[in-house]
Amino acid sequence: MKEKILDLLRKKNNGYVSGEEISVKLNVSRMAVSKTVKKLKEEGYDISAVTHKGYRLVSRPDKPFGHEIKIGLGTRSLGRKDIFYYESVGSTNDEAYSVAEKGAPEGTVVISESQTRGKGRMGRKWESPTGGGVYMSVVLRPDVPIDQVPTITLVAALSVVNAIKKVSGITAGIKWPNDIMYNDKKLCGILTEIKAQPDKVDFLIVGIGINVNSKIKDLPDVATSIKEGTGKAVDRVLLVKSILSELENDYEIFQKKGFGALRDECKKFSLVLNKSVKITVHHKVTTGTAVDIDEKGALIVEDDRGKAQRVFSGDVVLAH
Ligand code: BT5
Repeated sequence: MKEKILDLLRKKNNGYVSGEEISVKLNVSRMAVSKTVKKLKEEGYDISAVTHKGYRLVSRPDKPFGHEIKIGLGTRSLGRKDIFYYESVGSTNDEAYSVAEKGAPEGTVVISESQTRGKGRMGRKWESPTGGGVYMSVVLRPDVPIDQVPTITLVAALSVVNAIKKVSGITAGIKWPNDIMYNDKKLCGILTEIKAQPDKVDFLIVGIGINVNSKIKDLPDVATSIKEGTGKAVDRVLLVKSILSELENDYEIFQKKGFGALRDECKKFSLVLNKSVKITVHHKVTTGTAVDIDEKGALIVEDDRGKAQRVFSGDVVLAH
């Protein structure tokens, strides 16, 4: 009912719709209409009500509600099915995992205004304060061999960098494999989780956490936000829509042609290439110069004697 009323208000393009018209069109009582309008106002919609004229939608809140994301969304699959929205949830990745286990189709999205147990990699925490972040998880069911799955994190990083650029104008960089950085600080982290049989991927959850308009004091020292970078707040609904379209395009290319087709673009945004790096993977440390990202998304690290190693995942520290 909320969405249907919003639809009617939007169609009037700033004009008034009478309570009578809404109640007839939706086949509900005038009382029900006024109660729903009250709820919408509580959610942050500015709706003016004028006697004898009716209701007019003045503005919407900056909240990434599923029904707002769906308006004019140009994707074929991502965000086309359910978008589950929460004010607060433990972890959107856990929530997405659980709906995917129950059969949620590819493109299902879980998004929350805050997380109480936001997850980073390897048991680390993702700080997810309310009021300015994007915490979203997308269910994917790719038809690719399991060994190609980690590369999807890099594909998603590319999509997010492009979406941030389009919506806010800033060009962030990718710190292989899953961090998006701006001015040497972390703007976004990506956590991909998988459920698979020995030879087949059941589903993937791509979790994306971005500090958009977040208050810096609510974030760890290593963090920055888009708003801090530009001085301007970003419309989170537009950002999420842009992420879904970029990710859909890149994911399609990845499935059809492999990472090789996205590699050059990814390298363009890379912050690690030609730098001295120290990479830790399960207590194993690799040091050297990051010289390339290969066709499979692995980082090629060359030691002092020119011996190259392929690294598939890990924590990268850049030596300055
Ligand atoms: C990541 O892990 O960067 C993956 C983060 C994924 C978060 C999303 S939010 C939606 C979805 N649902 C979830 O539960 N998770 C995903 P990692 O590379 O391990 O980095 C974690 C480290 O980043 C922490 O140890 C902190 O140093 C730092 N960190 C924590 N919160 C941060 C924030 N809000 N902004 C920037 N850095 C942060």
